[in-house]
Amino acid sequence: MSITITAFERSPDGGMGLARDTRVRWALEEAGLPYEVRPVSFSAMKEPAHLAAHPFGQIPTYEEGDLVLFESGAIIFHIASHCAGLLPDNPGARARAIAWMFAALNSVEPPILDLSIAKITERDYPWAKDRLPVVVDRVRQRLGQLAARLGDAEWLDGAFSAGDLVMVSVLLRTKPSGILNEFPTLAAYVARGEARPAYKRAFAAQLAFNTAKPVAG
Ligand code: GTB
Repeated sequence: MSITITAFERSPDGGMGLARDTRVRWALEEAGLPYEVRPVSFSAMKEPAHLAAHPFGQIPTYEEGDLVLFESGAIIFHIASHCAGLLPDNPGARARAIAWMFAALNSVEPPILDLSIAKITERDYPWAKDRLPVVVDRVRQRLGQLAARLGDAEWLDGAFSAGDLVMVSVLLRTKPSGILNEFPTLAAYVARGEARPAYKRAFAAQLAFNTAKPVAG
């Protein structure tokens, strides 16, 4: 059955791969599943047609026959459920890989997102400068805890899994700020994720998509 995902018509990051379609592309590449990408403009995201697929008017969405999904974590979980290379068959290892997906989305991504909000959305408020160091500290604290758990291991729990795919995707957002490099083992972990052929294909595809010349007319 053919798969279609949605992505920004033009990502505001200009192809840095930080929008959440990249992690879905990566999962599809790891699973070896071909897919189409439908671009959605900021205005179209808030139109009824897209809201029927995504209640919050965002990307990415995922279509596979009658199945329509939103939320990158749920989409990756769905893809990974049918791919032994992303979720192990052993019940314990599988449960732990899923726990790492949740940890990435619920415990690591929120402070990282808060940092983006503090730096961009809130920057003109009079209190923004006082709040920023507090937010940065929360990111540092969480990355420190994660680095302590990872230690010198290659991946979070044995072989590479969807837990690593989501965690690396989340951590990539801290790279431009320089915070990731304060944690060399985490930076190396992210680099291992970026070195995977499936990630490289996903990154190249989103870059081409976001830098393609607009179609005339
Ligand atoms: N929890 C949802 C998920 O994981 O799928 C969050 C989805 C989400 O935040 N989507 C964003 C979106 O559609 C794009 S990824 N925003 C438009 C809107 O809300 O109107 C977030 C994002 C946007 C831009 C950059 N960037 O430019 O660097 C990075 C990440």
